Amino acid sequence: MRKKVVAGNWKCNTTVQEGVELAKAVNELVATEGAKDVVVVLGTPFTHITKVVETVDNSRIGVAAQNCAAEAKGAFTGEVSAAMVKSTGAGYVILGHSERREYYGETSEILNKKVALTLENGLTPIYCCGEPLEIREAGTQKEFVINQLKETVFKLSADDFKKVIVAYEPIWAIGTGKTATTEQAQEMHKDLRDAMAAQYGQEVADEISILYGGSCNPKNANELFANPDVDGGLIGGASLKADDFLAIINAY
Ligand code: 3PY
Repeated sequence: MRKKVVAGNWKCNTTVQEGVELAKAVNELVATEGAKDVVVVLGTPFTHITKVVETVDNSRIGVAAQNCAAEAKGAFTGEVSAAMVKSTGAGYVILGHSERREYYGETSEILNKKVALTLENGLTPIYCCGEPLEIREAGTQKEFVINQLKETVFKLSADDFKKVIVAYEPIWAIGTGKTATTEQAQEMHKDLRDAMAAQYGQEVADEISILYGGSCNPKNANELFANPDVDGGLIGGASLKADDFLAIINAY
């Protein structure tokens, strides 16, 4: 049985103090009211990770970095390596978010190095993929997104691929308030799972959690998560409010 995962992506929001307060609130709500069968992850800025790891019940809530360096170590001023992320106690790294691809020029080549380093360091990559509006309007979104996987995580061995969480985030639904309809989400998630089955076999494909991301909120989570191939969400803005985040965790 694949895991249901709800991961918050705080992006470049909150001071360390605000982040710790938010983590504390989420921790309390999840402990008392959170659905037990949902893996909960908080994707915080690098500066917050150690404190957030100390704040939450690590047996119940995982912590993710939102990026890591494409090099193991060395003269790369300002970079944070996968080994450094691991040493904070975090368990996950969000990789390939469209904001990183668009604003920081992250290519498939760079992402392959980051995915490899993440896995080498025993971290779980939450690998993001998704199409821009013009691709959706041209109707070629399936080929576009599957190609993103082919250029990156489909190069992994089956054993390594099984460790990856995939997040489908249509770019036109990120920060726009627009959400893919439940049919659009299910259609793409099924296409991605079929592509995984073609690459690695159905058994492996059935083990991979595919999260939906892009303006997922307490109002639409229920409908999105009801789809058979939607295994949770990568949550932006709504993960910055503990009550909203809890409502999404409990939307199954
Ligand atoms: C969003 O919810 O808009 C996101 O980008 C989540 O990663």
